[in-house]
Amino acid sequence: MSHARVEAAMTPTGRLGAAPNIRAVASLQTPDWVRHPRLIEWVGAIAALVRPDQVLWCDGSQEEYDRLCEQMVAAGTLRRLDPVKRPGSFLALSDPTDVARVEDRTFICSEKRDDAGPTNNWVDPQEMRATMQQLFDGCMRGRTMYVVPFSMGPIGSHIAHIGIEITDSPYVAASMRIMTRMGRAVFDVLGEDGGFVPCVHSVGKPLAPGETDVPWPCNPTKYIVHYPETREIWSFGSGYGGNALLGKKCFALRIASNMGRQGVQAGGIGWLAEHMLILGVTSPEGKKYHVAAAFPSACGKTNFAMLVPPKGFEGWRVTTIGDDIAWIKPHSDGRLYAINPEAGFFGVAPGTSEKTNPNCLATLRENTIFTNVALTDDGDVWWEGLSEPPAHLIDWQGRDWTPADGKAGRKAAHPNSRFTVSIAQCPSIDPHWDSVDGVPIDAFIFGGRRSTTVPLVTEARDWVEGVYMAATMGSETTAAAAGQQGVVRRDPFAMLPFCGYHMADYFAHWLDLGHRLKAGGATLPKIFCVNWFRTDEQGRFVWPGFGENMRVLEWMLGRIEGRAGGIEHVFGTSPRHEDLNWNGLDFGAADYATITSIDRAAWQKEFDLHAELFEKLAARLPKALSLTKAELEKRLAA
Ligand code: TSX
Ligand code: MN
Repeated sequence: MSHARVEAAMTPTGRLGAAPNIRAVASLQTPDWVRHPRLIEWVGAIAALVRPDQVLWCDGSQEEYDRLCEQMVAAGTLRRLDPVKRPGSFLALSDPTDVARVEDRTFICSEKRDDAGPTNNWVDPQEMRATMQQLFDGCMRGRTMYVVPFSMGPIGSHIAHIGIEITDSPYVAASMRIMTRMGRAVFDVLGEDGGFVPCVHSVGKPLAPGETDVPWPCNPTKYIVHYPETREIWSFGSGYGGNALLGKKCFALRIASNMGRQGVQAGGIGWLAEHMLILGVTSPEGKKYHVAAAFPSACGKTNFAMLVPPKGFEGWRVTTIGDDIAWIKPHSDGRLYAINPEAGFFGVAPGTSEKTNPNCLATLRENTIFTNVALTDDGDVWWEGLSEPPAHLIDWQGRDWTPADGKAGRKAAHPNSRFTVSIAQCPSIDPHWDSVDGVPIDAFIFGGRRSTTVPLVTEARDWVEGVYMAATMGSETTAAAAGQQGVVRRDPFAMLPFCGYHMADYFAHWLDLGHRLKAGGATLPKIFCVNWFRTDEQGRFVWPGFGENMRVLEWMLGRIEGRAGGIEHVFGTSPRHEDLNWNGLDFGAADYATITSIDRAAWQKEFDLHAELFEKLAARLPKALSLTKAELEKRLAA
């Protein structure tokens, strides 16, 4: 471990953003296990710009992690939880203004505005580089600069990619060790000249000499910046989640979606970086399938990834490969193979309980960093939906809280409070979750939260209609969101905030990939669209959801094997009541009709909403999608 003092300045050059007065780095002691001149030069250049007190090259060891946590406990950033109730676990309470991703401060700075598309914020890269130079100038004064090497995907996998995150947040360095494969092994893969995605992060709060730090430093000015052509990430001002753990949304989705498509431009077939969980399903006969599923937020993605088969499905097993992101590559056998680029869960705590997700709760038993949940009097954590509220808590803002406060509408845990935990602790972990080859995908599932209109499950007739379903998927904002109940927000492929280029080009990439695979003689994965959230006239959920979704999964597998029945309608094929396995559940045909009926008038309105999205993307929208829309509307009218 080296604590090198950075004494002189060298401003970044070339792809790091040209600046005139270049001076030399006097000394930047690097550990002997870092043998990559270009990387060392880059770290020196960043250090010269941000001027930290110290540079720490992270090796990813347990000792290093423990030391970081101890330091954060001393600084008040972390509180150690009860060592018996929650061994090896900590609670962080963030600044109340730094609690979520900042989409309006997130930028895709491609050379051309049109390449970012109408759904992303864009600023000219030259202009943004100038802004970043100013913001980062001296921004780590008084702090330690951590150099965090990480692999997104199993180390050494041909689907994996490497990033180096420079950060002044020990919380980020520690979280990255949980969320990615982080440490010395990454430098071994990089060797002397391996490629990596440079990620620069600062909480944006330099300390004057003698100034005491706050528990959660951040800056009201925030920027989450991506340069897709040069594959760089710069993040300023926030220490929270996807703003700061740059391997996740910034790299594994926004930059990686560009990489997957640039693979096509480079003459290859390309690949997919998707906002999808990956799970395995094994039948009692031992047959195993893999599905990847995309849902917008608040649809229970993590719950689905860790599904426990219900009564009546003895012998079935669902195994977890990932809960948030999938990197999917075509293989020479014509199939698509998926890896989870992450190594941990950064999940929403509220709503997680023994009933909704026992596997997740078991995962959180130890070695977990909780952020913005409530603290119990006996040194454990609590959040809304976990259990009956205890008589007294410290809420996520450090204030006293009693159930009376809860009744008055004050939440003990922030609605976006999180757990950060290693995927290896999950009881439903798939034995192949860390396989360098990934797992072959048999089906894609797209879902949304819709109280009306969208039936429980539909199989698309073909790849193009499946892409249409995914492109037009939407989700209703939950009641919690500012009186907006019932408003449908389009969230194509659940990728709206995460696609690093023009959304219409992204649709085209999916269509092209399907075409190419099919032309090569491959059987494409089936595409399904699901909705667990239809309600009755009283607004009550009709479908029991959770483990009972296994019934829908089994039907999908039956369709893949060509044995399950169904009825074709306007949008594809759905199971009739008799096509689902009702073992162990009393769910009658009348209730079933409530969640599968197709209301022509509602669908006509639905198509008008699809049109709104398509108009926004019109300049580059693939013709196949507008044609599909016309065909579906014709079927509806017939
Ligand atoms: O995660 C959910 N899933 C997928 C699980 C594999 N949730 C939680 C969504 C918020 C994150 C669901 N909520 C699901 C679901 O399938 N379905 C519902 C709606 C629902 C809520 C409660 C009940 C039934 C359905 N029943 C009782 O509360 C008793
Ligand atoms: Mn997500």
